[in-house]
Amino acid sequence: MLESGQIPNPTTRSIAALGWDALTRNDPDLGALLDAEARYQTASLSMVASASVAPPSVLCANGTVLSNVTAEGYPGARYHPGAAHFDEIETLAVERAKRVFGAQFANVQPHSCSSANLAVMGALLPRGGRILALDLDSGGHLTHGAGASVSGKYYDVAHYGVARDGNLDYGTILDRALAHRPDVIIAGASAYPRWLDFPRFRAIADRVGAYLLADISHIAGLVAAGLHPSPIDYAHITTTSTYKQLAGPRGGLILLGKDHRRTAPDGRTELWKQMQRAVFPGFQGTPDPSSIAAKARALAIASSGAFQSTMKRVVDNAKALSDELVTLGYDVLTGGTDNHMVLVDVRAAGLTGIVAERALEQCGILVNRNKIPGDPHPPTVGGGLRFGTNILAQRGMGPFEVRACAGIVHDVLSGIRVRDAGHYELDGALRDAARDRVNALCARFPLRFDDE
Ligand code: DSN
Repeated sequence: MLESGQIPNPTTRSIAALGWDALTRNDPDLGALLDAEARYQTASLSMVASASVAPPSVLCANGTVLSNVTAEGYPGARYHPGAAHFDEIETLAVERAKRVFGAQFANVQPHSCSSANLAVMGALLPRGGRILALDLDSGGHLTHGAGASVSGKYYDVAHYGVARDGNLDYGTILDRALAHRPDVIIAGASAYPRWLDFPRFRAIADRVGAYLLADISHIAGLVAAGLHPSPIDYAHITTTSTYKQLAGPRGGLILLGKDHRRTAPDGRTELWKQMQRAVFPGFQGTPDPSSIAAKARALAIASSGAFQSTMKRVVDNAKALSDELVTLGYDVLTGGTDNHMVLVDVRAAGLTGIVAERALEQCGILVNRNKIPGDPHPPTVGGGLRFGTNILAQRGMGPFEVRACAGIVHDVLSGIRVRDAGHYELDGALRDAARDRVNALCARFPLRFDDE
């Protein structure tokens, strides 16, 4: 006699169905909030550059009985019993990560790219060791030595910035490296619209005897699709998050190319082994088997022709967005883009980033405020907006529709009456008209829930 909730021969499908049934019946408040979020996402025009939409098979793989598996260690060398299936799944994820990025080694356990970066730093740097990385205000990342991050507190950090035109100046980076003599140079950005020249970064790293860490979190999809030069064989170590452009679960990867067998800073161990130890037991305990299964699924999708086509549209759309914003009179940093990102200095339009972000959000357009080089505003205010085209491309929009998006953005930004750096008024009729146009575009291009 089965008790309620018992499933004699459980499958992923039957457990998920039971789960949704139980959630909506026993926790309707939470169920309603989750449904509301799904509707909100399809009715919003998201141009958040660090986001993409995970296909349902990825979401499904991320919510399975694997969450019940506790298994520290790596496939074949666990500290807990019962990990045979998880071993196979983790091995699958590792092999897929290596194939997608042309890597010799992959560690798929980091809970995020932040964790991956900190694990790499822990492995490569002595206490108080020296880092050289892109300044947060110039488009860097918190874990690249920003003062608020442990990477900035525990290491001796020097930063490089961008030139007045917004581009990286490799001569200045070399000068900074010669002056600071870093142990690790980081090539990677959260807000930089141009290609990163990994061979030049490597030449600088070799000149000063530093390791080169490439953090490709924002451009991982373009790298996977061959639309941005790959750092894998130039950087000693490459890290990425799996959700920003790979449309995967929350999580990170560590990848090594031709230097994977090079001796690590301890003088004995090969780099790949040092990375394994750095993640577990160095920085994390138990891995998250569910997110590793979801990474395996996302990496399979990332090697498909459909994913490549989407990434091509991402780049075409970003160029169209940037061209249109320039035509409309906006100050687009570096004058354009090579990737999925468009950075706009909104100060010339009499705005701050926060005011522009909030007014757009009122109309169903999601774009985040960002500091821009030389910005006097704190990060909570920002003088710029960072646009990204990942989700527009995933929805199937092309340059024509993206120009229409730029037009709506322009109409909203032009209608803002600024009261001070953080406050504004937006005419209700203007807001409703913009919202109607957003609704129409979103209805024509709903979020696509297919995956191949
Ligand atoms: N680094 C943040 C961003 O670029 O939006 C998200 O992780």
